[in-house]
Amino acid sequence: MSRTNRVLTAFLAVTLVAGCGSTTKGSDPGAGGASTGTSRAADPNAPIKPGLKIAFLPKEIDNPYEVIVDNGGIAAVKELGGEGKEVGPSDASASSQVSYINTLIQQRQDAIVIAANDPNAVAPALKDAMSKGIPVVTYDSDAAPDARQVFVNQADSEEIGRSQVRLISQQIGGTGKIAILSATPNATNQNTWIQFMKDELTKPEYKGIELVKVAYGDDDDQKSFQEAQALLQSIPDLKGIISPTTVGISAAARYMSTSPYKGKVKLTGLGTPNQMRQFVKDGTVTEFALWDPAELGYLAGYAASALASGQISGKEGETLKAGKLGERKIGKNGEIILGPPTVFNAGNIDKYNF
Ligand code: RAM
Repeated sequence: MSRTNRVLTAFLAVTLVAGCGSTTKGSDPGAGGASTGTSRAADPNAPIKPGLKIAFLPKEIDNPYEVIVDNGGIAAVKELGGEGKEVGPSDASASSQVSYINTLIQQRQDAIVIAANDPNAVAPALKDAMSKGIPVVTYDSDAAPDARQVFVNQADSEEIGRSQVRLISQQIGGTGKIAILSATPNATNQNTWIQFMKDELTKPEYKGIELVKVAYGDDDDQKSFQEAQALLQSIPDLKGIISPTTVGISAAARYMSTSPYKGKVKLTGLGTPNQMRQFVKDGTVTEFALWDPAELGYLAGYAASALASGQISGKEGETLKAGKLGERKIGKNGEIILGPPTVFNAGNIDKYNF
């Protein structure tokens, strides 16, 4: 974390603790959250509100993945004539985002876009925002569904989880012990994917694979590096690791690339091509997956702008006009899906630059 960020974080923390009292309004925005704060009916032809101010609140400010996502979101808001900004904590712990939400409410942002570190810890503050007419979009990692109007999901959660098991199974030849190196224990997205991974592993074709441990690197590079090392050293017959976090997979690959496990223990998961390129080229990693993070932010930026302008309310069946991404339908529980993930390997990784 840069010194500027540290100073800013400290400043915000101090300023906002003072403002915390205003966040305890107990109003219930209603199940599904779809119309909270925007009680008027959605008008798809409503003009974009001039001078939109939209804030992007990532899991943590130093995560390179989240920075790409938020730059995509800020670009979308700019396209619409508004101003986007990124603010957020230096760690991805459950309640680290609450004071930031409270500040954004005080600043009267036109919408808050958040990747929730915990589905429930952020819910009261987000509900407070919605009750004051500030729409909430979650992206990447959802909050409790009644604490936001729209969730922009990077891909179908079930498909992300199941495809991770398919990838590791192919790489270890369908048998052996595997472990998962996740982000934080509370992360909604990782936990949802892990549930689907566990379910996928109950299928007969995976009966030779045993999931022996789920470890948590907290989306912290050093901790992830140490957790990867501990997994490999404590489970001598480990065949593979799935790390469904860009921070975890890159730290694990860095450790493995100079260890005796390189090429012997397989590592897959979700990573950015730019962080993983050298580890694919040096034979540490064969294949991994991801979506385009900038497009995720871009879609979330359009969703927030459309909510703030009254074009959508977050109800199932509404259509979102999302600039260069075309149109997306809002699905069940206010979910909008970006698209299927891409699998990267030595054959295609050089075509991608993010
Ligand atoms: C990390 C974060 C993020 C996740 C990606 C794949 O950067 O945990 O939430 O979506 O990995």
